[in-house]
Amino acid sequence: MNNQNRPIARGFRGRRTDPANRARVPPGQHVTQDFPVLSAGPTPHVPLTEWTFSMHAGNTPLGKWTWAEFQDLPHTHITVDIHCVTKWSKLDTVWEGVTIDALLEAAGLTAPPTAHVMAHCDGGYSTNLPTADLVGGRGMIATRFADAPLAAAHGGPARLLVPHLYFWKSAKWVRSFEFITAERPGFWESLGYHIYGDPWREQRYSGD
Ligand SMILES: Nc1nc2c(c(=O)[nH]1)N[C@H]1C(S)=C(S)[C@@H](COP(=O)(O)O)O[C@H]1N2
Ligand SMILES: [Mo]
Repeated sequence: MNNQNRPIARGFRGRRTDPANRARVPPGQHVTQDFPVLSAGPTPHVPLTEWTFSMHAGNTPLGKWTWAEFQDLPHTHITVDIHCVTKWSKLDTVWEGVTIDALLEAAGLTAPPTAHVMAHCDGGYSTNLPTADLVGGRGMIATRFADAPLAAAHGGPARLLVPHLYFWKSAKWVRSFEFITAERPGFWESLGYHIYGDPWREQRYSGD
């Protein structure tokens, strides 16, 4: 029996998951009750009066909303599980925000303009996603967590939420979507993380 399989090691590390929830936890992940903060840099603080969210494709602007205008867009509640590549998962997290479907509709777009998106954030972080993963109710710009305004450390005032991919794709402090025709890597993807990041296929690093 190697070290990893000794019950004492398992118990000590406290990484057992309630059997009822095991089917919800992707391979290599463990459930945490707290909400770790993982940021590659300092937390930016942008006054709401200066905050905007915009979308563009090349030089073509597709939509831009102030904070007040963003609040007037239709909001959706969702309860989802989230999975961080550092191996914690958090079950039944409750979010409120504007789905990407609602944003596209508000911009008068009947279909996403390109197959890929680069999400850009205050502080310089970015992440790439296939547009297909953002629509159909699978992605939102979240402004509230657990019935309160989203805390700055967790991406407030607004973050991207794409819970079916590893959580690094859920870009905090998101400010714009750049619609791109050719996929290119964002911040972590350039540093060796997987270009897509499906937790159920353990796509942690490029080559997985
Ligand atoms: N802008 C920005 N977004 C980010 C990050 C970051 O460093 N900057 N880290 C990513 C990573 S690696 C993870 S796991 C989650 C962490 O979100 P949390 O701090 O709310 O748990 O945010 C993602 N979004
Ligand atoms: Mo992460």
